[in-house]
Amino acid sequence: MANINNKNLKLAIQKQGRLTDETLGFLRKSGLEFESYNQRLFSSCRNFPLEILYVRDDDIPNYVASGIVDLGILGQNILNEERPRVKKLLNLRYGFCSLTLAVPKESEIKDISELKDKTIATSYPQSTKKFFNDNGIPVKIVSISGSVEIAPALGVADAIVDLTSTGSTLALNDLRALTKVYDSESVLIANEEALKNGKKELLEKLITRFKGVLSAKNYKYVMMNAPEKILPRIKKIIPGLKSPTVSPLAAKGWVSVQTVIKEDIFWETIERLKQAGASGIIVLPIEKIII
Ligand code: PRT
Ligand code: ZN
Repeated sequence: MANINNKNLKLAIQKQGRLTDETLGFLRKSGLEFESYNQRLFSSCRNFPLEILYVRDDDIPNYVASGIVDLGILGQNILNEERPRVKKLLNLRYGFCSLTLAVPKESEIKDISELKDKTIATSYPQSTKKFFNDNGIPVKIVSISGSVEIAPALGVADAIVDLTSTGSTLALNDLRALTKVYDSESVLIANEEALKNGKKELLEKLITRFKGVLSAKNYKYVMMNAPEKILPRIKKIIPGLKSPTVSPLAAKGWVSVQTVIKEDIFWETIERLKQAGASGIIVLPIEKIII
């Protein structure tokens, strides 16, 4: 097996779990080429001086804080819980979930204040403690490492604090969400020294690539035909990266307009363009945007 090259950047990602597939997909979309199979400890990228290490997500904060690796990708929830000495660089827009406070479905509790002096089971004791402290409600916290959702049925706890995404685990266990403690998504973190030492330039290059993929995700490329006379209206509707590209069509008085539209205002913008008289609207995904 090849050895790790110490001059290269090192990035720790989850070996096998909920973040693994999307993390590998994100790295590949960023143009990084590498092999990855199960049981592998690390991969070297073919086209970038980067080594990818596969580890348990719980170990990533320590690996990054201690400088064993320069970078890590993990859930914001783990950062919130462990507060390691690392620098957060980017939100990666996948792995979305929430840390949620839930009570048994049949319980009459409607407000968190009713949990005063009750027992809360969680594998996020620090986040739970902070949440109840911030709300001025004294509770007893029982820290358990897995299957938190069965604690109320076992009579071990009155409520739980656990990660949720679809909410189906709560429903299956006859629990209902009372409130959200915080939202989470996967994030890129870095060792604080790595940002200053000889790897700074490499790191900046890699981050530019990551940002290119992230901004492309937020935009769509749009082409449409429109009568030339409505161009001023179209320009007002489209808040593009910069001004749209306009080229004449064979049909007299008509033009083709090309631009990018932000995902979050996408439908609203398309409807306004149609109303204004645009037609033949074609929408394409964007692979990368380098600004
Ligand atoms: O083996 P390793 O230690 O690496 O993995 P792990 O078992 O500790 O973590 P893993 O793979 O379960 O989760 C990794 C990360 O994925 C978490 O730290 C979160 O950032 C993120 N994530 C996103 C989630 C969820 N969604 C999620 N739904 N992590 C866990 N869950 C669990 C939750 O604990 C509960 O059991 O899924 C269940 C609830 O899901 P729903 O869809 O039923 O609501
Ligand atoms: Zn874990």
